[in-house]
Amino acid sequence: MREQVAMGDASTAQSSRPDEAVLLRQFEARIARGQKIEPGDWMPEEYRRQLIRMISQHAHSEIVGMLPEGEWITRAPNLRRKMILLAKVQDEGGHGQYLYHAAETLGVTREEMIDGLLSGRAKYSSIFNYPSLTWADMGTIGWFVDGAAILNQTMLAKCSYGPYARAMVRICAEESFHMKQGKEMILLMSQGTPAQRAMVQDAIDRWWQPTLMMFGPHDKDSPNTPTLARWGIKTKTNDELRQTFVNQVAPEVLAIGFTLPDPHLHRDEASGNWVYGPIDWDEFWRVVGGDGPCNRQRLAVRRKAHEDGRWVRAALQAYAERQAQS
Ligand code: FAQ
Repeated sequence: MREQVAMGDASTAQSSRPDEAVLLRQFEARIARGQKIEPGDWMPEEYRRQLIRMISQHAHSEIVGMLPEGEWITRAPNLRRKMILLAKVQDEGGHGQYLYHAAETLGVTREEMIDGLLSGRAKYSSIFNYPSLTWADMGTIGWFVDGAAILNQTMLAKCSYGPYARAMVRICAEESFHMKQGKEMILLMSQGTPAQRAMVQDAIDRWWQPTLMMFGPHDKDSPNTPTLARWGIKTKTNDELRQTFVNQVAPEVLAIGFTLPDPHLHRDEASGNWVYGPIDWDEFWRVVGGDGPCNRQRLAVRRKAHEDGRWVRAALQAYAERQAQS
Protein backbone atom coordinates (compact mmCIF):
# COMPACT_ATOMS: atom_id res chain seq x y z
CA MET A 1 0.00 0.00 0.00
CA ARG A 2 2.75 2.37 1.04
CA GLU A 3 4.64 1.48 -2.15
CA GLN A 4 1.58 2.24 -4.28
CA VAL A 5 1.17 5.66 -2.69
CA ALA A 6 4.82 6.40 -3.21
CA MET A 7 4.62 5.37 -6.89
CA GLY A 8 1.45 7.38 -7.33
CA ASP A 9 3.20 10.46 -5.92
CA ALA A 10 6.12 10.01 -8.21
CA SER A 11 4.04 9.66 -11.37
CA THR A 12 1.95 12.74 -10.45
CA ALA A 13 5.12 14.68 -9.85
CA GLN A 14 6.55 13.51 -13.17
CA SER A 15 3.52 14.55 -15.15
CA SER A 16 3.34 18.02 -13.57
CA ARG A 17 7.10 18.78 -13.51
CA PRO A 18 9.54 18.62 -16.39
CA ASP A 19 12.12 15.92 -16.08
CA GLU A 20 15.30 16.88 -14.16
CA ALA A 21 17.40 16.15 -17.25
CA VAL A 22 15.29 18.59 -19.30
CA LEU A 23 15.61 21.26 -16.62
CA LEU A 24 19.35 20.75 -16.53
CA ARG A 25 19.58 21.09 -20.33
CA GLN A 26 17.54 24.32 -20.23
CA PHE A 27 19.66 25.63 -17.34
CA GLU A 28 22.92 24.92 -19.18
CA ALA A 29 21.55 26.40 -22.41
CA ARG A 30 20.73 29.65 -20.57
CA ILE A 31 24.27 29.81 -19.22
CA ALA A 32 25.68 29.10 -22.69
CA ARG A 33 23.60 32.04 -24.04
CA GLY A 34 25.16 34.28 -21.37
CA GLN A 35 21.89 34.71 -19.44
CA LYS A 36 22.08 35.10 -15.68
CA ILE A 37 20.57 32.58 -13.29
CA GLU A 38 18.40 34.41 -10.73
CA PRO A 39 17.37 33.37 -7.18
CA GLY A 40 13.93 31.88 -7.95
CA ASP A 41 15.14 29.94 -11.01
CA TRP A 42 15.59 26.20 -11.13
CA MET A 43 19.21 25.22 -10.54
CA PRO A 44 21.00 21.94 -9.86
CA GLU A 45 21.59 21.36 -6.16
CA GLU A 46 25.32 21.15 -6.81
CA TYR A 47 25.27 24.62 -8.43
CA ARG A 48 23.52 26.00 -5.34
CA ARG A 49 25.94 24.20 -2.99
CA GLN A 50 29.02 25.41 -4.85
CA LEU A 51 27.78 29.00 -4.89
CA ILE A 52 26.93 28.99 -1.18
CA ARG A 53 30.38 27.56 -0.45
CA MET A 54 32.20 30.09 -2.56
CA ILE A 55 30.18 33.22 -1.78
CA SER A 56 30.15 32.59 1.97
CA GLN A 57 33.90 31.93 1.98
CA HIS A 58 34.34 35.12 0.00
CA ALA A 59 32.18 37.09 2.47
CA HIS A 60 34.16 35.72 5.42
CA SER A 61 37.39 36.69 3.65
CA GLU A 62 36.25 40.29 3.35
CA ILE A 63 35.26 40.44 7.01
CA VAL A 64 38.41 38.76 8.34
CA GLY A 65 40.36 40.77 5.75
CA MET A 66 39.47 43.93 7.66
CA LEU A 67 41.69 42.82 10.55
CA PRO A 68 45.30 43.01 9.26
CA GLU A 69 44.73 46.57 8.03
CA GLY A 70 42.34 47.60 10.81
CA GLU A 71 45.25 47.19 13.23
CA TRP A 72 47.05 50.08 11.51
CA ILE A 73 44.29 52.70 11.46
CA THR A 74 45.45 54.28 14.73
CA ARG A 75 49.08 54.10 13.60
CA ALA A 76 48.73 55.70 10.14
CA PRO A 77 51.51 58.30 9.68
CA ASN A 78 49.21 61.21 8.81
CA LEU A 79 45.55 62.21 8.55
CA ARG A 80 45.33 61.61 4.80
CA ARG A 81 46.65 58.06 5.10
CA LYS A 82 44.39 57.41 8.08
CA MET A 83 41.31 58.53 6.11
CA ILE A 84 42.26 56.37 3.13
CA LEU A 85 42.87 53.30 5.30
CA LEU A 86 39.68 53.85 7.27
CA ALA A 87 37.69 54.07 4.03
CA LYS A 88 39.34 50.94 2.67
CA VAL A 89 38.65 48.86 5.77
CA GLN A 90 35.07 50.13 5.82
CA ASP A 91 34.71 49.13 2.16
CA GLU A 92 35.79 45.57 3.01
CA GLY A 93 33.04 45.43 5.65
CA GLY A 94 30.53 46.56 3.01
CA HIS A 95 31.77 43.90 0.58
CA GLY A 96 31.18 41.26 3.23
CA GLN A 97 27.59 42.51 3.64
CA TYR A 98 26.81 42.43 -0.12
CA LEU A 99 28.23 38.93 -0.31
CA TYR A 100 26.30 37.59 2.69
CA HIS A 101 23.15 39.01 1.04
CA ALA A 102 24.03 37.33 -2.27
CA ALA A 103 24.51 33.98 -0.47
CA GLU A 104 21.21 34.42 1.41
CA THR A 105 19.36 34.46 -1.94
CA LEU A 106 20.38 30.79 -2.25
CA GLY A 107 18.58 29.77 0.93
CA VAL A 108 21.36 29.85 3.53
CA THR A 109 20.88 32.12 6.55
CA ARG A 110 23.26 34.75 7.86
CA GLU A 111 23.32 32.93 11.22
CA GLU A 112 24.38 29.65 9.59
CA MET A 113 27.20 31.38 7.73
CA ILE A 114 28.46 33.31 10.75
CA ASP A 115 28.28 30.18 12.85
CA GLY A 116 30.42 28.40 10.25
CA LEU A 117 33.04 31.13 10.47
CA LEU A 118 33.13 31.45 14.26
CA SER A 119 33.18 27.70 14.86
CA GLY A 120 36.16 27.34 12.51
CA ARG A 121 34.21 25.09 10.08
CA ALA A 122 34.13 27.62 7.25
CA LYS A 123 37.12 28.66 5.20
CA TYR A 124 38.26 32.18 4.41
CA SER A 125 41.20 33.32 2.33
CA SER A 126 44.55 32.03 3.59
CA ILE A 127 46.15 35.44 3.02
CA PHE A 128 44.48 37.02 6.05
CA ASN A 129 46.24 34.66 8.43
CA TYR A 130 49.54 36.48 7.97
CA PRO A 131 50.55 39.34 10.26
CA SER A 132 50.82 42.97 9.15
CA LEU A 133 54.09 43.95 10.80
CA THR A 134 54.97 47.37 9.38
CA TRP A 135 53.39 50.35 7.66
CA ALA A 136 54.82 49.11 4.34
CA ASP A 137 52.51 46.11 4.70
CA MET A 138 49.57 48.48 4.14
CA GLY A 139 50.90 49.46 0.71
CA THR A 140 51.88 45.90 -0.16
CA ILE A 141 48.49 44.47 0.82
CA GLY A 142 46.77 47.06 -1.37
CA TRP A 143 49.06 46.44 -4.31
CA PHE A 144 49.42 42.65 -4.11
CA VAL A 145 46.37 41.36 -2.22
CA ASP A 146 43.79 43.73 -3.70
CA GLY A 147 45.51 43.36 -7.07
CA ALA A 148 45.09 39.58 -6.87
CA ALA A 149 41.52 39.92 -5.60
CA ILE A 150 40.60 42.20 -8.54
CA LEU A 151 41.79 39.68 -11.12
CA ASN A 152 39.69 36.96 -9.53
CA GLN A 153 36.69 39.21 -8.97
CA THR A 154 36.65 40.76 -12.46
CA MET A 155 36.19 37.20 -13.64
CA LEU A 156 33.40 36.63 -11.09
CA ALA A 157 31.63 39.83 -12.19
CA LYS A 158 30.81 37.88 -15.37
CA CYS A 159 29.72 34.72 -13.56
CA SER A 160 26.42 33.01 -14.28
CA TYR A 161 24.68 33.76 -10.96
CA GLY A 162 23.07 37.24 -11.13
CA PRO A 163 23.31 38.38 -7.48
CA TYR A 164 26.98 37.37 -7.19
CA ALA A 165 27.92 38.95 -10.54
CA ARG A 166 26.17 42.23 -9.66
CA ALA A 167 27.77 42.40 -6.20
CA MET A 168 31.14 41.97 -7.89
CA VAL A 169 30.70 44.98 -10.16
CA ARG A 170 30.66 47.44 -7.28
CA ILE A 171 33.23 45.49 -5.27
CA CYS A 172 35.68 45.55 -8.19
CA ALA A 173 35.35 49.32 -8.55
CA GLU A 174 36.23 49.76 -4.88
CA GLU A 175 39.05 47.19 -4.99
CA SER A 176 40.53 49.14 -7.87
CA PHE A 177 40.81 52.21 -5.61
CA HIS A 178 42.34 49.97 -2.92
CA MET A 179 44.96 48.62 -5.27
CA LYS A 180 45.88 52.06 -6.58
CA GLN A 181 46.31 53.56 -3.11
CA GLY A 182 48.62 50.64 -2.19
CA LYS A 183 50.69 51.01 -5.32
CA GLU A 184 50.93 54.77 -4.88
CA MET A 185 52.09 54.30 -1.29
CA ILE A 186 54.82 51.85 -2.32
CA LEU A 187 55.90 54.06 -5.22
CA LEU A 188 56.29 56.99 -2.82
CA MET A 189 58.25 54.93 -0.30
CA SER A 190 60.46 53.59 -3.10
CA GLN A 191 61.70 57.18 -3.48
CA GLY A 192 62.15 57.61 0.26
CA THR A 193 64.92 56.93 2.76
CA PRO A 194 67.01 53.72 2.82
CA ALA A 195 65.02 52.66 5.91
CA GLN A 196 61.74 53.11 4.02
CA ARG A 197 63.04 51.16 1.04
CA ALA A 198 64.22 48.36 3.32
CA MET A 199 60.79 48.28 4.97
CA VAL A 200 59.11 47.92 1.55
CA GLN A 201 61.51 45.17 0.46
CA ASP A 202 60.82 43.26 3.67
CA ALA A 203 57.05 43.56 3.11
CA ILE A 204 57.38 42.38 -0.50
CA ASP A 205 59.45 39.40 0.64
CA ARG A 206 56.82 38.36 3.19
CA TRP A 207 53.66 38.89 1.09
CA TRP A 208 54.75 37.56 -2.32
CA GLN A 209 54.31 33.82 -1.77
CA PRO A 210 51.12 34.10 0.33
CA THR A 211 49.64 36.27 -2.46
CA LEU A 212 50.41 33.60 -5.07
CA MET A 213 48.67 31.07 -2.79
CA MET A 214 45.52 33.21 -2.70
CA PHE A 215 44.58 31.96 -6.17
CA GLY A 216 44.18 28.45 -4.78
CA PRO A 217 45.97 25.17 -5.54
CA HIS A 218 47.36 24.34 -8.97
CA ASP A 219 44.64 23.35 -11.45
CA LYS A 220 45.52 19.66 -11.21
CA ASP A 221 44.83 19.81 -7.44
CA SER A 222 41.70 21.98 -7.62
CA PRO A 223 38.67 19.68 -7.21
CA ASN A 224 36.05 22.43 -7.59
CA THR A 225 37.26 24.09 -10.80
CA PRO A 226 35.70 21.64 -13.32
CA THR A 227 32.18 22.04 -11.86
CA LEU A 228 32.55 25.81 -11.45
CA ALA A 229 33.82 26.14 -15.03
CA ARG A 230 31.05 23.93 -16.44
CA TRP A 231 28.39 26.22 -14.98
CA GLY A 232 30.03 29.54 -15.77
CA ILE A 233 30.97 30.46 -12.21
CA LYS A 234 34.70 30.40 -12.90
CA THR A 235 35.72 31.31 -16.42
CA LYS A 236 39.45 31.20 -15.68
CA THR A 237 41.39 28.64 -13.68
CA ASN A 238 43.50 29.24 -10.57
CA ASP A 239 46.75 28.88 -12.54
CA GLU A 240 45.59 31.16 -15.37
CA LEU A 241 44.76 33.97 -12.93
CA ARG A 242 47.97 33.43 -10.95
CA GLN A 243 50.01 33.69 -14.14
CA THR A 244 48.23 36.91 -15.16
CA PHE A 245 49.03 38.35 -11.73
CA VAL A 246 52.73 37.43 -11.92
CA ASN A 247 52.95 38.81 -15.47
CA GLN A 248 51.46 42.11 -14.30
CA VAL A 249 53.15 42.63 -10.97
CA ALA A 250 56.63 41.07 -11.28
CA PRO A 251 57.93 43.58 -13.88
CA GLU A 252 56.44 46.49 -11.91
CA VAL A 253 58.20 45.41 -8.70
CA LEU A 254 61.52 45.10 -10.53
CA ALA A 255 60.99 48.40 -12.36
CA ILE A 256 60.89 50.37 -9.12
CA GLY A 257 64.08 48.77 -7.87
CA PHE A 258 62.88 45.96 -5.62
CA THR A 259 63.42 42.22 -5.87
CA LEU A 260 61.07 39.27 -5.49
CA PRO A 261 61.93 36.35 -3.21
CA ASP A 262 62.07 33.79 -6.01
CA PRO A 263 65.41 32.73 -7.56
CA HIS A 264 63.52 31.01 -10.42
CA LEU A 265 61.67 34.12 -11.52
CA HIS A 266 62.38 35.09 -15.13
CA ARG A 267 60.58 36.11 -18.28
CA ASP A 268 60.13 33.36 -20.84
CA GLU A 269 60.70 35.05 -24.17
CA ALA A 270 58.74 32.46 -26.17
CA SER A 271 55.48 32.70 -24.21
CA GLY A 272 55.94 36.19 -22.74
CA ASN A 273 55.10 34.74 -19.33
CA TRP A 274 57.01 35.40 -16.15
CA VAL A 275 58.01 31.97 -14.89
CA TYR A 276 57.89 31.54 -11.11
CA GLY A 277 59.37 28.90 -8.82
CA PRO A 278 57.63 26.29 -6.68
CA ILE A 279 54.99 27.41 -4.20
CA ASP A 280 55.09 26.00 -0.66
CA TRP A 281 51.79 24.09 -0.73
CA ASP A 282 52.51 22.45 2.62
CA GLU A 283 52.43 25.88 4.17
CA PHE A 284 49.24 26.73 2.24
CA TRP A 285 47.36 23.67 3.51
CA ARG A 286 48.62 24.27 7.05
CA VAL A 287 47.24 27.81 6.95
CA VAL A 288 43.95 26.70 5.35
CA GLY A 289 43.69 23.99 8.01
CA GLY A 290 43.79 26.56 10.82
CA ASP A 291 47.47 26.49 11.76
CA GLY A 292 48.78 29.68 10.14
CA PRO A 293 50.60 32.48 11.96
CA CYS A 294 47.39 34.37 12.86
CA ASN A 295 44.43 31.96 12.43
CA ARG A 296 43.67 31.74 16.14
CA GLN A 297 44.07 35.47 16.68
CA ARG A 298 41.78 36.32 13.74
CA LEU A 299 39.00 34.02 14.93
CA ALA A 300 39.34 35.24 18.52
CA VAL A 301 38.83 38.84 17.34
CA ARG A 302 35.78 37.87 15.27
CA ARG A 303 34.26 35.89 18.16
CA LYS A 304 34.71 38.82 20.52
CA ALA A 305 33.17 41.22 17.98
CA HIS A 306 30.20 38.85 17.65
CA GLU A 307 29.74 38.69 21.42
CA ASP A 308 30.09 42.47 21.78
CA GLY A 309 27.40 42.92 19.12
CA ARG A 310 24.92 40.59 20.78
CA TRP A 311 22.95 43.43 22.42
CA VAL A 312 22.67 45.27 19.08
CA ARG A 313 21.18 42.20 17.39
CA ALA A 314 18.79 41.70 20.31
CA ALA A 315 17.70 45.35 20.16
CA LEU A 316 17.13 45.18 16.40
CA GLN A 317 15.13 41.97 16.78
CA ALA A 318 12.97 43.48 19.54
CA TYR A 319 12.38 46.59 17.42
CA ALA A 320 11.41 44.50 14.38
CA GLU A 321 8.98 42.43 16.46
CA ARG A 322 7.40 45.58 17.94
CA GLN A 323 7.03 47.08 14.44
CA ALA A 324 5.40 43.87 13.17
CA GLN A 325 2.84 43.97 15.98
CA SER A 326 1.88 47.62 15.49
N1 FAQ B 1 42.39 30.25 1.06
O1 FAQ B 1 39.08 23.52 -5.69
P1 FAQ B 1 39.76 24.77 -5.28
C1 FAQ B 1 39.97 39.79 -0.91
C2 FAQ B 1 40.29 25.95 -0.71
S1 FAQ B 1 38.81 38.57 -1.10
C3 FAQ B 1 41.64 29.34 1.72
O2 FAQ B 1 40.70 25.39 -6.24
P2 FAQ B 1 37.88 26.90 -5.69
C4 FAQ B 1 39.50 41.19 -0.73
C5 FAQ B 1 38.95 25.92 -1.42
O3 FAQ B 1 37.97 26.65 -0.71
C6 FAQ B 1 39.76 37.07 -1.20
N2 FAQ B 1 41.13 28.24 1.12
O4 FAQ B 1 38.66 25.83 -4.79
C7 FAQ B 1 40.35 41.87 0.24
C8 FAQ B 1 38.68 24.43 -1.49
O5 FAQ B 1 38.16 23.96 -0.25
P3 FAQ B 1 36.57 23.57 -0.06
C9 FAQ B 1 38.89 35.92 -1.29
C10 FAQ B 1 41.38 28.10 -0.20
O6 FAQ B 1 36.75 27.38 -4.92
C11 FAQ B 1 41.58 42.39 -0.10
C12 FAQ B 1 40.07 23.83 -1.61
O7 FAQ B 1 40.98 24.82 -1.17
N3 FAQ B 1 38.36 35.80 -2.63
O8 FAQ B 1 41.08 39.45 -0.93
C13 FAQ B 1 42.13 29.03 -0.93
O9 FAQ B 1 37.64 26.34 -7.06
C14 FAQ B 1 42.37 43.04 0.84
C15 FAQ B 1 40.39 23.40 -3.03
O10 FAQ B 1 40.53 24.55 -3.89
C16 FAQ B 1 37.39 34.91 -2.89
O11 FAQ B 1 36.92 34.20 -2.03
C17 FAQ B 1 42.65 30.13 -0.25
N4 FAQ B 1 43.41 31.07 -0.86
O12 FAQ B 1 38.95 28.07 -5.92
C18 FAQ B 1 39.89 42.05 1.54
C19 FAQ B 1 36.88 34.89 -4.31
N5 FAQ B 1 42.20 28.60 -2.22
O13 FAQ B 1 35.80 24.84 -0.10
C20 FAQ B 1 40.69 42.71 2.50
C21 FAQ B 1 35.89 33.80 -4.55
C22 FAQ B 1 41.52 27.44 -2.26
O14 FAQ B 1 36.22 22.65 -1.22
C23 FAQ B 1 41.93 43.21 2.13
N6 FAQ B 1 36.50 32.49 -4.49
N7 FAQ B 1 41.04 27.14 -1.05
O15 FAQ B 1 36.54 22.89 1.28
C24 FAQ B 1 37.17 31.93 -5.53
O16 FAQ B 1 37.36 32.49 -6.58
C25 FAQ B 1 37.63 30.50 -5.34
O17 FAQ B 1 36.90 29.94 -4.26
C26 FAQ B 1 39.15 30.34 -5.09
C27 FAQ B 1 39.44 28.85 -4.84
C28 FAQ B 1 39.93 30.78 -6.31
C29 FAQ B 1 39.60 31.11 -3.85
